[in-house]
Amino acid sequence: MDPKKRSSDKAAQEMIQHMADSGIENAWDRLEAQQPQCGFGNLGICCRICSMGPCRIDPFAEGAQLGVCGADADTIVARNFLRAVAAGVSAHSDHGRTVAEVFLAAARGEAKDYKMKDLTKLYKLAEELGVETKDRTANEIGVDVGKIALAEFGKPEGTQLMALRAPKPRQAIWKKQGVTPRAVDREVTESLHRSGMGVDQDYKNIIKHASRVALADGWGGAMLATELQDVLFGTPYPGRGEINMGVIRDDAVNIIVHGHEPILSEMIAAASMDEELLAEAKKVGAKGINVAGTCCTANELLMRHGIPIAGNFLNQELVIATGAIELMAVDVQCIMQGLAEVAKCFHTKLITTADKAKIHGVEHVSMDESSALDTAKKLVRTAIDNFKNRGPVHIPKEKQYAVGGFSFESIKYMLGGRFRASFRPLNDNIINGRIRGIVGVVGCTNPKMTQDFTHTTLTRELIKRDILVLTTGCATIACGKQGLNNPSVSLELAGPGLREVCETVGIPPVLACGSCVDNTRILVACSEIVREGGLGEDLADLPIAGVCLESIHEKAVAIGQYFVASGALVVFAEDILQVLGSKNVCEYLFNGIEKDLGGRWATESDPYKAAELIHKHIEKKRDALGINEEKERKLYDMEERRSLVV
Ligand code: BF8
Ligand code: SF4
Repeated sequence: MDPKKRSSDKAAQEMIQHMADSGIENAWDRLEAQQPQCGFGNLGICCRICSMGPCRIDPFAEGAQLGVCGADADTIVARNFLRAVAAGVSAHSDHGRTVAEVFLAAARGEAKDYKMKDLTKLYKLAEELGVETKDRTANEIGVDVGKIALAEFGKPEGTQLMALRAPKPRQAIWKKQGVTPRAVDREVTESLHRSGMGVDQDYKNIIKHASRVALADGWGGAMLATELQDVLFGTPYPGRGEINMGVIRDDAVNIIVHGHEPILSEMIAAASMDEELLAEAKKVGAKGINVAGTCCTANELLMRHGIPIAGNFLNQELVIATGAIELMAVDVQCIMQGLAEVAKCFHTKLITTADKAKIHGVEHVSMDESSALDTAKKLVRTAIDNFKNRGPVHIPKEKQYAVGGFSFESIKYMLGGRFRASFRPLNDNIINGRIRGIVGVVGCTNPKMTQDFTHTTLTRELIKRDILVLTTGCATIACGKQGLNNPSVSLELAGPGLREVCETVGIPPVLACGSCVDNTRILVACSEIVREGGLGEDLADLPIAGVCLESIHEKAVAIGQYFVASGALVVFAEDILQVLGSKNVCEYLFNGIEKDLGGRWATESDPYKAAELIHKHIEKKRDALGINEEKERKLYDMEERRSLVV
């Protein structure tokens, strides 16, 4: 067990060693205990969707090539892929639906602790959704917006309204390909139906539906989650925060909020500022109440309030092992069951709050939107009461300043200013070549890789090549921990063109754009770039790409597929995508799909090679746009030099 192989984050390395010394298991140890992992599963060629199985295809062509029903490797791999995408979509979109429900309740005055904060965004959204705004109160408008948003998840007919934000040629491609997304629930249900035994058995047709269900997320459920969260909690604008386990305080009551929905974390953040509770904390000998986040809910809090981040996915157990956490409150997604065991070794109270996500043996406090702040206060009080039970602590020192809060609106504002907010300067600088292109470095941290290594290495390699990087999810936190969201660190690492633009505009070369649902901000920004002009007609024309080499969750596959179906190149690590068991599926996902939808997948595990691959792709797109032409230097021979008139 070499902590340096497990993580590239110094604080994590320290805590991994500390856990090993204390005999406490974590995800890396459990991964070791799982070795060797199933090769069939890794290749995507095992099927257990009916009870004539489980069936598996021999990848060496020596054994069975068909399941009992006759399904071949192509069908099985494609079905597994579709199911992964659909599951990822259901996660983001169920999050989106919860936000829509709270939003509607807030507008109706039934969730008194939630108030719409960004009315400018509300009016914009209302206009987009065709809601009358004249002579109406914000709440009246909000009720209509909330009802329309909620209906997007389950409406019986019609297609996703958010998809109308895409450039027209993109919408035409979706229509031609038959992948314009309908209601989210319908696409998810159809995914499960199609991938069941004896239904869709044409791998291309199965993957086509993977595009449709993914688009229902990217241009539907997840996009709505972001939009409504912005109205409810405020659209993020750049602000400073701190990232890594050094944000945990030895002199304060520490509360970690972990999961995804700001519905919970926003309330805990608010409760932690309550005067009465602060006085109670003082009474038990603490110097304050310190709220910090892990995973995507942390990104949401940093983006909007500058609340510190204690770490990303693989940090969750390490954070508890500091012994300094009085309470970890979790909601949904990416919450390891292993937390329960780690928490038992310390005084930490682990509490689940979402009725759809309980952990056996762990205390549950139901978070009801009608009494959200009271529930949050109850949780904070539990933490304060628990302070006295704290034993010895081991808190790593590492933390880094980060600038977060790069929403679509804030990027537009930074680029153009209040009176002429515009993407023009960005387009111009892509056209003149100072910025070569834009890449989203997104997603998770996977114990199969050295934590954070690929995200941070890739980001450094890309900005060095004058490529602007937008980060979301755990990749944002990975970059933040290594100072890459701190302009004074990252500007030094950027290529001269990118650096010049960033210095002029006042943005870092690595823009922290938020959580995983906030990948939709990137879609909106790219659509605006197309609309601004000079860089083609469609998203597929843009010099852009998305990349996640440390993915773990089905959500990441869903995101990847909606970027591909929106016309982007998406790069994942080789053995993570679990499709290599079918040559035909690979050929289609890595090549053929580009003809249909303009985007494609690629696999590469090495961040240096991935940077190279992405750079090449970006230059190819620039060539096709004709924006590389004037830049090409002509090399003259002596004869030609002499003929030059100087
Ligand atoms: O939704 S990046 S490990 S926390 S799945 Fe999970 Fe992946 Fe982190 Fe955020 Ni997204
Ligand atoms: Fe086997 Fe076919 Fe059933 Fe899958 S659907 S488990 S391949 S019989």
